[in-house]
Amino acid sequence: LVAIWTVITAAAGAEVHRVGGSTGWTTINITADFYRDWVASQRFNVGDTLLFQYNSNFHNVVRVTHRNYNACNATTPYATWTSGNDSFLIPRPGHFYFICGFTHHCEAGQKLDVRIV
Ligand SMILES: *[C@@H]1O[C@H](CO)[C@@H](O)[C@H](O)[C@H]1NC(C)=O
Ligand SMILES: *[C@@H]1O[C@H](CO)[C@@H](O)[C@H](O)[C@H]1NC(C)=O
Ligand SMILES: *[C@@H]1O[C@H](CO)[C@@H](O)[C@H](O)[C@H]1NC(C)=O
Ligand SMILES: [Cu+2]
Repeated sequence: LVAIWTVITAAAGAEVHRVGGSTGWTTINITADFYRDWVASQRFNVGDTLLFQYNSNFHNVVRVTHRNYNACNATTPYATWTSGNDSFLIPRPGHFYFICGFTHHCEAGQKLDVRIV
């Protein structure tokens, strides 16, 4: 079964998930649950890419710990991206947490919790 699954996964290829779909990575027109609902609509695998597309004048992407995700605290990140077209390759199973580091954006719902089983 594992061998078959490996073949199927390889055949399907790695996917690129544009974070937020057509809405992208933003605070405009989102509810507090917007990114949680978007995550629930996706099927993530190791090797897939999260593609954050946004206006870099108003947003960034900050990968943080679970604790700092909950606290919307961007002061001690694992990594920060600022180009407006940023890719994160999912390296392994687990939880990956991202927030926007601009003031009050995370609190407004611009935060992403991706879990890969
Ligand atoms: C936000 O939503 C409103 C109502 O659906 C829509 O008219 C407006 O174009 C949206 N704004 C953006 C930037 O998507
Ligand atoms: C943010 O996290 C850092 C490191 O964990 C901590 O030192 C700091 O006090 C936190 N800031 C707030 C406002 O909680
Ligand atoms: C954004 O990044 C993706 C993935 O690297 C790339 O395919 C795409 O061409 C880039 N788009 C722009 C506008 O730079
Ligand atoms: Cu933002």
